[in-house]
Amino acid sequence: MKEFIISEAQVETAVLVGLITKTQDERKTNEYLDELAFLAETAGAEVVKKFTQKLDQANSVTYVGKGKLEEIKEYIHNEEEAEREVGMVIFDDELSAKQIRNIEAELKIKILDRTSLILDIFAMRAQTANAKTQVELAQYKYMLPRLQRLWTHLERQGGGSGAGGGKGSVGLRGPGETQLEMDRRIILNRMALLKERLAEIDKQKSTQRKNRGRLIRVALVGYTNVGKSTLMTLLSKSEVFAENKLFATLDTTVRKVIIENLPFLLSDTVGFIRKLPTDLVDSFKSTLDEVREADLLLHVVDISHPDFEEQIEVVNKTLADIGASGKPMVLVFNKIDAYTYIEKAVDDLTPRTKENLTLEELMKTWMAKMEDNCLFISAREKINLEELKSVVYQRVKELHVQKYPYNDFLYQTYEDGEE
Ligand SMILES: Nc1nc2c(ncn2[C@@H]2O[C@H](COP(=O)(O)OP(=O)(O)OP(=O)(O)O)[C@@H](O)[C@H]2O)c(=O)[nH]1
Ligand SMILES: [Mg+2]
Repeated sequence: MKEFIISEAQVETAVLVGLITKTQDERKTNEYLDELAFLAETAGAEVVKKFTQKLDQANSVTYVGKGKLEEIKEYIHNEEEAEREVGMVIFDDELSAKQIRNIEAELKIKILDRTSLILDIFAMRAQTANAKTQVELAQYKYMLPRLQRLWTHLERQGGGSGAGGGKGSVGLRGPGETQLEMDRRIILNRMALLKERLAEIDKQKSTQRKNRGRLIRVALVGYTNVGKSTLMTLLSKSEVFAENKLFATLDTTVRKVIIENLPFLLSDTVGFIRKLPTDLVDSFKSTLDEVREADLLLHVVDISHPDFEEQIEVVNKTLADIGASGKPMVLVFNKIDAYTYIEKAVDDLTPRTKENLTLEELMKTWMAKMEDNCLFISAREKINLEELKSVVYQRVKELHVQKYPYNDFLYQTYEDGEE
């Protein structure tokens, strides 16, 4: 009964699937899949193959078309070609209950989508009670509609394992209706409890924030893995966990930072990503309150990433979604040490794209666009940090004078600064 033995390799090997559509060209799709591979690695899986298909839009029944699904099936069950057993197939978009059900029945393997993969990583990374509660709630929100549908389907098939006991497949022996109802109720109760707990945490946090006194609040925001925590460590001179993995930071850390004589609060927050599940954003309300209530945002960008411009847009859109747009913001382009300039034969008719712009040209373009509200640094190589500090100092000072016109912070904090 080989099917029931789940080997190490099976658990850790993944195949990725993405679509090339009218709104997402091939280059884009490949970038998305690279990112999905990075997510998979972060979760501990190794990607052995990527499949793409050109479709007008996702197939509502099986996401990809029938032929492509057949091709994927052949690949994962042909061990010689795959070289090792494949443990799961990960789809780049959020799948509906119906799609998961049908794909699983066909491929007989564990199916994940971008959302469930992100949720997995979040669950793995959550350290504090707050983060754990937030992630658990988001997981239930994701699970609930899908469990329900899956079970309904299995009941129709007589409650048996319609999908045939495939490798690593989940939830094959669906419980009967009573069990389903019971479990649904348990989950709903649990969700209610988690929500209550979060409301309690929210209250505590908001009191904490009120008690912080009259200090300007600055938040580091940005795409995941751009260097926010590295920068936080540098500015606050205290260790903040940084790692070359996605979502290294889940909880907000707040530190009091003093530049010259000027104290302010600096917070490091969870990174954003494309297609971040809305439920997850909602669940992370108390973490994101820090961003919502900030006076100034330092939007950190990884300029060495080929897709940094889209990442900026994703971050701006997410900020708008959580009600934090329109705040004073400085764009901090990080990792200039790692920026690569690919020289191409350029004639006058070739449009200049970011691949053939030198760092200097890129800097000029952005400075013109941002009216100097941008900086170019390397947190790792400590390049231009003095400039960053001086810009932050200026901005915080302006904001302080605006917000607390009668607060003689300079005198108050002189001793702080002198220590
Ligand atoms: N080359 C280069 N790498 C950097 C620089 N700054 C940070 N890194 C690296 O980028 C990776 C991510 O850094 P973090 O500080 O964890 O990034 P983050 O934005 O906090 O990431 P999340 O918390 O996962 O959202 C780490 O491996 C850092 O060492 C830089 O200026 N240049
Ligand atoms: Mg971080």
